Amino acid sequence: MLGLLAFAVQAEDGHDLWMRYVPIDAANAAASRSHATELVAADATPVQSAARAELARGLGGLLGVAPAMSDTVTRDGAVVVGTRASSRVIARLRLDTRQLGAEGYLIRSVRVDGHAATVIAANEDIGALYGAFHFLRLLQTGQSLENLDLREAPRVKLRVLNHWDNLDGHVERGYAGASIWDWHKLPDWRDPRYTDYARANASLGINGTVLNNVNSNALSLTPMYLEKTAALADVFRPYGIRVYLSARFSAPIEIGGLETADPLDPAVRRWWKDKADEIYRTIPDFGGFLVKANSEGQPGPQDYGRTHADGANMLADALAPHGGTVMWRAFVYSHEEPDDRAKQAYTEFVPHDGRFRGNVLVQVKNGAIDFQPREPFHPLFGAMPKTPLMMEFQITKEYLGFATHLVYLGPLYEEALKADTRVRGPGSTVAKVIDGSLHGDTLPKSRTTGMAGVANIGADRNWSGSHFDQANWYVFGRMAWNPESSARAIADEWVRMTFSNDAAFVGPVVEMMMGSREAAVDYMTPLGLHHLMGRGHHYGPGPWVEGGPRADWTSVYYHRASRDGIGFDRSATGSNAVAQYAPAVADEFGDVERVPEEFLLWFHHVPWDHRTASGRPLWDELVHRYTRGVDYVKKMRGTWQGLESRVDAERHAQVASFLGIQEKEAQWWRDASIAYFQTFSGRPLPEGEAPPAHSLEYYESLQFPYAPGDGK
Ligand code: BDP
Repeated sequence: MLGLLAFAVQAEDGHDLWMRYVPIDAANAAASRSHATELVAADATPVQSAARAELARGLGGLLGVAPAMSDTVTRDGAVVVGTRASSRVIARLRLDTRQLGAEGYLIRSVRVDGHAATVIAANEDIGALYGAFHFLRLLQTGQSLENLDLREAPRVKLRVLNHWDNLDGHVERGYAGASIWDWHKLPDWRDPRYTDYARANASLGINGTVLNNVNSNALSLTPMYLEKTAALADVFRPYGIRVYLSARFSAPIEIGGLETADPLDPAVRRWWKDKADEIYRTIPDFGGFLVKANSEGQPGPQDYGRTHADGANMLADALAPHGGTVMWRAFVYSHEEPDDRAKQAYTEFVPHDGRFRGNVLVQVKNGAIDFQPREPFHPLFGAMPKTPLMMEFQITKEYLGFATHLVYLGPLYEEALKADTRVRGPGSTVAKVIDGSLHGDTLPKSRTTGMAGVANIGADRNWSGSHFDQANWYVFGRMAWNPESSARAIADEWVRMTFSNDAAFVGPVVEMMMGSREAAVDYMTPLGLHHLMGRGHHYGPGPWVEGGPRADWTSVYYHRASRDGIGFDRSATGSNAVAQYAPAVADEFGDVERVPEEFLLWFHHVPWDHRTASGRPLWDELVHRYTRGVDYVKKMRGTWQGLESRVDAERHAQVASFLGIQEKEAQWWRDASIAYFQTFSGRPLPEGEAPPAHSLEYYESLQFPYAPGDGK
């Protein structure tokens, strides 16, 4: 009976994420048990307690026997975790932890008083907690615990989730249910999920979270909500996570009773200083503000004829005495439509390079338009050598099929981080801009570094809306820790931790994940096309979208299809956006013969019979790629079907069902896009290509007033 009950509560609904801690296979367990017989871990501080509890829980679950708790090493196989200050054993070992900083750790096989032991040592408690998660990961991924000698330290300082959560529980661009923050019941009810959220983030090294939407509500800064935020900060603190808030630029008017929010107005500056003081009285380790200003209708300094630097610096000055940071977004839209939306952020920000305070980070999306399935790297990377730039990735799949499409974002992140800006010769990668190393000599001394991910987390049991979307949260965290890590290696460890170490499962699933993003590019926006989704909700294809308030919110603005060809000419003969890149890159992107084919229509307007690398004319190549994307999804379905016996029925069934939805929608994207573009190309479908299932009028008539996640 007890056994049955235990089984019933172990439902495989995805709630445990990659921290399932289910027994590892017998052979490994036997070998590993001898390396985890005893746990020597202090619990004098909340962070120490968190590390100790995680190890006890994890080792007990994975190995089937909980290690004995001890104050010192009494037998072979002890695991010792802590810092020189928290652990006498570690103090005696005299380990070299100089390069580890506050958050790094080392894991090493050592001998203590004649006993074999594994030590997880750090300079600060939080490093020891990160090391504890790493040690568990070794077990979870089936690695040996013999002769360990590992050292890790994060390459980026602020590794932050951005929640686009509104106070009413709606998550903008969220596809995993309502917000996990139950503002109404806070501060009193501290849902246990908050602790699990913190554990999951700490397991990846995420150390900050912005709780509210960038399209923000000034009420978040009122005393009532600050008290609620403080309660969350209390829950997160033992896991090394600081809270941040999106600050509405016009808050001094809306909740402060002032008549202006002009950043140079002394009363406004005073108001923000007082507000910062009040926040830090409530939350002593508050992280700072994230700001979306003068973008998509949000208020900002330009409303008063001031610059982004004026606005950011005012907030920076208010936070500086408390050690807070301003993350000022570069995702801007001026009131006037620019000649090319892709150029706008660069045009507005580069002139202010070097004018931002030391505690400001400019937060830049990976590409210049908007989290599209594929974009070339943002031209701001490398172009502001005196300003720390923070990466902003989107984890939630607003433009990538919402929750049901299996699209692993690791390859997208890796591609963006590995992109070579060439500003200081070959090897000037975006990763090196983000970690501060490329411009170490010109950046402010007091600089910080950061990476943000727009969260895909909601109140769904599985947190992310689908099992495979958990991998996107996971890979974001791992890449924020080390922007040079490999998407494939991370997929491999995630699959092992989340599903199984069975080689016959891991191999095909990793393979399937690795190609999934390219497949989405193929069935949605091949060859450099972009911004072709349905209006407003962004669900499904909408290449025909035109008219409305601004041209740069339409699809026709971006694809520019006509009888003579397709694509946005951003070369010297067009908007010349290429000139915002370093000359070597500009030359390549600007030359229709040399541009990487995946960006062809991003940078060039070419005729329908343009010869592509495959030898096919452009129209045929376009159709070929649309079909290839759909075929990949069919292949994923087949692969997954074949793995039925290797995974629990519950998760297998949901993934299988979602892949079915993905196939239908991929087909829809292909068919609708082909039906539409054919009206311009006027060309027949290449031989063997199936015609769209419906007429163009049919696709254009589809309406989705209740698609999830819409902005409001
Ligand atoms: C766009 C989203 C919109 C966000 C905006 C942003 O559609 O909901 O508010 O980005 O990043 O992609 O501010």
